[in-house]
Amino acid sequence: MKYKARVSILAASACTLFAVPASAQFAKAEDAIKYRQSALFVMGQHFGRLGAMAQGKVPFDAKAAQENADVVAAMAKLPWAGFGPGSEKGAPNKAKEDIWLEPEKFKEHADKLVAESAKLAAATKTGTLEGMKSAFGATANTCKSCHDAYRNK
Ligand code: ASC
Repeated sequence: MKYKARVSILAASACTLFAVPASAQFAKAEDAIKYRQSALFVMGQHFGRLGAMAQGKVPFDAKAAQENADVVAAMAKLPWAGFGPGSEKGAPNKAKEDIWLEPEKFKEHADKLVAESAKLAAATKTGTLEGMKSAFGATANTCKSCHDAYRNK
């Protein structure tokens, strides 16, 4: 297949992420749920390591900060495919129904996290704690606002 055709197929499938049933990408709803939870869990682990540095609980380590922020930025792109139609139920989860009732708004939160975590990864390249801190705070705020809106207690 020609490169251009492949690119347009890729672009088309990226655009339908929120339109295809979970079963189109995952064998079953349970897999979609596990997938998104796993991506969010791995992201949380690495984000927590950055948080410990940002809060002065562990000494700032520029190299570790970069590595953790790169993982966060990569993982930030993944969970959303696991929230497709039909993945509301199938395994224990805390996702609120609103995710499927207002998918455009949910996507805005997802996009915000992708953007902020990319800025955080860029900020860690400055090699200073100060450089990382404000980007860390902005990213943490995007985690929190999405959890407040779309995650059950
Ligand atoms: C984390 C984590 C979250 C966010 C959130 C930020 O480290 O696991 O869910 O930060 O608490 O407010």
